[in-house]
Amino acid sequence: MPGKEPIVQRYRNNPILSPKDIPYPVATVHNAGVTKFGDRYIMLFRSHKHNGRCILGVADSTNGFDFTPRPEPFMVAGTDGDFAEYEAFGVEDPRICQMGDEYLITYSAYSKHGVRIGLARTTDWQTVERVALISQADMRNAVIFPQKFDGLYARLDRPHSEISKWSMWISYSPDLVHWGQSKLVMKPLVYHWDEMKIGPGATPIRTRWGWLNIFHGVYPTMDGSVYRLGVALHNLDDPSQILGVSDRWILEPEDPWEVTGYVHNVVFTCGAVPEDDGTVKIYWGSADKVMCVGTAVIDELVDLCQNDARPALGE
Ligand code: BMA
Repeated sequence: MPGKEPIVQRYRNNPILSPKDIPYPVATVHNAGVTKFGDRYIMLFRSHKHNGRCILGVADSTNGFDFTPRPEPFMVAGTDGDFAEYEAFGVEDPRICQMGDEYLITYSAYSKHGVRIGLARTTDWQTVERVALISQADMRNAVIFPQKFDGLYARLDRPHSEISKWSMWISYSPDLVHWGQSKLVMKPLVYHWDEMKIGPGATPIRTRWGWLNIFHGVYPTMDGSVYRLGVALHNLDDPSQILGVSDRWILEPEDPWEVTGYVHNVVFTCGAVPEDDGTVKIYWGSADKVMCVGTAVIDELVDLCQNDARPALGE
């Protein structure tokens, strides 16, 4: 609407992290999970090496905008047992879920066998321990809810299918390793900005009205796919119940580094940090090349889900 503030206010100094900022050779810095750790922000970002395979690095910040990358990568392809076999092509797109003092990291593990989800954990952000590979191939984009439901962990995930459009599902686990009771929660909508596929993005954020889920949706064009971000609201006690999915997107590629890069026309989130003042910092990878951040008001995102909703399960 003319004169209306955008829903996501882009930070004036975007991009906040670029390949040239990283003290080891990388071609990209993108799709980062972000969390608070004490009085700091931790960004766990993905980088393509110059052979096209990915590693994860950490950058630290005191204000959530200015990040200092560490001298060495934080996670590279696993070298032991199953991790060596199933991460041989690298690790990608980490999400961070804080549970008490522990930070759970879900990531995409790539190999000649396909892509599956890996789970790692850290308590100090200096050392990291791999827990298990927690899906079969092909599956990427898994975010764990930072709370249990009736004693079970819950995650949103996105299995691949040759029959149905790639959609968002929920699965449960007693121990973070074994997952099941899977159920479809949200599908792409035909002739809509997310008609090609959708996937969970940031770790869901607890609000008074429900869990806020910032996800990505993809639209196929003659000029390739366009990745945008949208929002959905899930029931607080039963996150398999969707209360509303915003009809409109909240962010699309606009800035030059979002339109052109390693893969053009991409904004892709793996992390958002809610603040005490009712805002949320949303972090996104731009064109799979650099990291950006913007701020939104949580109530406004919730309002879009409640009052401008489209059908959750498609049409
Ligand atoms: C998806 C994933 C993301 C990436 C996006 C755009 O399939 O590979 O990691 O950001 O494509 O290239």
